[in-house]
Amino acid sequence: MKRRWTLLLASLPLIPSAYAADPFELTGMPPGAAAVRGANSTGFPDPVMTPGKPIETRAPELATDKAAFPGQTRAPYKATTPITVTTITDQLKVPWALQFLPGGKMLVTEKSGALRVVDAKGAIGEPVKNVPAVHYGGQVGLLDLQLDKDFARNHRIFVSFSEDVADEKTNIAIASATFDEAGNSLSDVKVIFRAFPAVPRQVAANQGGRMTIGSDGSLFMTVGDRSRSPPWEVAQRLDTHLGKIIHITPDGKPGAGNPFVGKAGALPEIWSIGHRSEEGLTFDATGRLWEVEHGARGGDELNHVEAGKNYGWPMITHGIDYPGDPINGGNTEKAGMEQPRYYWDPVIAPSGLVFYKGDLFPQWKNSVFVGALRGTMLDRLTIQGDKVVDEEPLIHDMKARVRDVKVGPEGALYLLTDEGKLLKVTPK
Ligand SMILES: [Ca+2]
Repeated sequence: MKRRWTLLLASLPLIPSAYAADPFELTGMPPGAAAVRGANSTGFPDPVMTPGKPIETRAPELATDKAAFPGQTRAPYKATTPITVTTITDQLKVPWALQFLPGGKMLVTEKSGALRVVDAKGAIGEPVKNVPAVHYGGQVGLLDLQLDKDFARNHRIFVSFSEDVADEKTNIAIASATFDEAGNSLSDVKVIFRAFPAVPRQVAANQGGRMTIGSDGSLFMTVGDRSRSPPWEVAQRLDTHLGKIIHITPDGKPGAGNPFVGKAGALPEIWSIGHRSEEGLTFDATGRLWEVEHGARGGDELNHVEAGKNYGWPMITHGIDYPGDPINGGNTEKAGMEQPRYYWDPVIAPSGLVFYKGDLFPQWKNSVFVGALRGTMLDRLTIQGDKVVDEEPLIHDMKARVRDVKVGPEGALYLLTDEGKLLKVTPK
């Protein structure tokens, strides 16, 4: 298997030098895109907020696109409640993920490799010692962070990161460690998962790396397909972790109920296949797993993820390839492949995903929040069953690239932005 992968990677047409940077993620503008009339400073047009009408008014990238069911895209705008946004700090450096510690302080990752404690007043601690060395560049580096289900007792945390390996390659890995808050350090650091295969170092996009924890304490993580243009079919193959969601125990063993365990040639950590570049992963209140992923041009998706299912990339997509070509003939549907519960076309570049829980915003009882990088907003969607019934762009006036969103212990929303801000959202 190793030899075949080496040959495949060596012959890939999809790793030109331009691959090192994702033009959507890094600049907020596709290459050569003309300025959009009425656009904000990032090139993303201001949302249109007319009650009952979609906030997106531009033509879809895929001219022939049609939704698979009513309400799959362009849900009507609905205003819920006025908010106050407080900047807790603007001094973080390219933060990626945050989690609340018992007691109210936060742990925050910065992509360059620093893990820091931040308090509710915005005081930022020195980097936590003994964090694994990360490969930092493009979209990769130190990524997500989770606390063990029994953190209060065992102080265990999990971090996902891009790791340098042999032959000028990197891969996405998960390490577990014991966090000593008083000593501001990690101990017992162990790499418990490495995505297969490692990819050439210049492939610094579509990395995935977002994690969430199941009710039994097991770990789910997204692994991006690492492709660019034209897309490769690796997300459809069971002998690689690329383009998948994986599921493991806290010790790195295949998780209970993994659908491909025992299947010849399949990697036992795989939970679902056919994903592209997933930067949001979370459970809802009823225990269903959801993710958001970046499409290419168009076709960003919100998916309800179930074991063993195929989410279609790159065989079906509601977008097009970066140069403007249809992907696989512009197919958007195929038997045996799942439809996104919602999609955005043109893209918003989603990162961070959380269902609201708490009492501070009773209006948001059935809302899910999606951070938007290119869309420079926090997108609120109301979910009924497994469908989106309305959409509301929040904080779009701040023109911030929202990377992560969490609900705090008191029910406020906390956001990280690529510009280095930690924001708190409370009722006005
Ligand atoms: Ca899909």
